[in-house]
Amino acid sequence: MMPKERYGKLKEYLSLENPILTDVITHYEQLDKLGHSMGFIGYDETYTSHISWWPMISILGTFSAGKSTFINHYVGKKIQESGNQAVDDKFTVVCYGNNEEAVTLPGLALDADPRFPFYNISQEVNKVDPGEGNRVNLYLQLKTLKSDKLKGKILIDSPGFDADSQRDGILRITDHIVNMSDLVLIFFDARHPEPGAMRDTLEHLVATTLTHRDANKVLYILNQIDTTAKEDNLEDVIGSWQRALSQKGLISGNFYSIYNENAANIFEDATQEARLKNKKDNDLAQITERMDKVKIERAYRIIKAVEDFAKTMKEVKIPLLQEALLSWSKKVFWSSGIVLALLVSLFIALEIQFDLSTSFELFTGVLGATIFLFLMLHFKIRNFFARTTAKKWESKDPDVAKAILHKTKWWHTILGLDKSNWKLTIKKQLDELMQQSRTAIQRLNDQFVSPSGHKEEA
Ligand SMILES: Nc1nc2c(ncn2[C@@H]2O[C@H](COP(=O)(O)OP(=O)(O)O)[C@@H](O)[C@H]2O)c(=O)[nH]1
Ligand SMILES: [Mg+2]
Repeated sequence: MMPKERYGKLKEYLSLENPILTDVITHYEQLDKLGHSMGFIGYDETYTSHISWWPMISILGTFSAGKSTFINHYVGKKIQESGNQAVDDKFTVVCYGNNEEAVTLPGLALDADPRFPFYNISQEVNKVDPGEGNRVNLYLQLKTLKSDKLKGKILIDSPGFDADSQRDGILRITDHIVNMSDLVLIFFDARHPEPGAMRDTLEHLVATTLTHRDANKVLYILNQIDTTAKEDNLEDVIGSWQRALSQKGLISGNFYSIYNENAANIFEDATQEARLKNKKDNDLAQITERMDKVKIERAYRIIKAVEDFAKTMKEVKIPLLQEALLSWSKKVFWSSGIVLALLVSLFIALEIQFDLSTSFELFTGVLGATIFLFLMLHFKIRNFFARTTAKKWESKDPDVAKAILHKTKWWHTILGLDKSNWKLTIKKQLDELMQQSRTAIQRLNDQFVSPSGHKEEA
């Protein structure tokens, strides 16, 4: 889908939901324009595909912690299989559809649809695990179901990780999911009083989420606390999990304890049951509230992303590109200088040898050929150094590498790059975009928070 078509689709989809977001599409169009002119993204690419336009909640965690059971409960229908064996080893995107019964589509449907957060994920996976991305159907599936709880959001259920499945591909997808999500629920369960067995999974998840700039979107959920009834050791189990998490660096987090009433063991003691149920009801209500509020968080995320993209372009990508272009132009300048010197010497030698200037035609002919040869070699040199410089940058920053190739096309000058003013105008435009994004956030605040009490939350 070309960017233009995509803007239209997004506007149509968002206008029903929140007019402020429709305006934001215009900011994305401006950002794309700058990205295109700098060459950081191709003309058929758009920053709108770098974020998820759906409010997105991901459910990650250890194997058999009760993730699928939780999703079934939230949705109100049995959409996911549950069980103690590995029943599902795929990431499942669950979203609203028109069928009463769940319909399952292959991962390819997600990889190819720009509205979903897994658009082009196969390429991403291929980068870390060559060839693996082509087997995207093994990793991903899409399920649609008619449920009011799913309107305007998507849930992602994930496979239980174990040592075997912890391939780079899975980890890459997990990181991607955490980045794109508005809310991340990390499940582990109270059947294991010692967190030891879950070390690898938790370690990775906590490490991924800790470094995230928006740590508040991550909820840590200790599930199946009904199993602590027997030994009456809820506090001990909670304590040991919290210690395990803090050893991994998590100082304070959103930590909840719940269980699923339908899947729970039968309680032998009524006081125990009342106490655990009370804890669960309280924590579950808070989790559900966050899940229901995700639409609002998504609106902020989409607007904030414009500012982030603009900021990285201004403060990181443009300086890097500038540096790369300068080094390119120096190499081209000196190599072309040497070629020029050689050709001039050759011309003088010919002049001395054959007295070219006696014949006007001969003189201009040889001069023309020499100039032609010089230009040809000059453009070969430009090309050669453009390609080698871009290659050098490819692993560091693919966007900069792309921009190098773009900014070294034949019509771009190699002189005056250090004081050229394209970057001044572009930087000014980026500043304006960041300012617009901040204004949009204020307007969003006005919409949701009303200190005057005139208007309730939309
Ligand atoms: N006792 C108890 N069992 C649960 C609870 N939630 C799920 N289970 C059971 O734990 C097993 C694994 O659940 P599942 O949802 O498939 O876990 P997943 O691998 O994280 O998706 C199933 O047999 C569930 O019935 C709970 O709160 N308490
Ligand atoms: Mg499951």
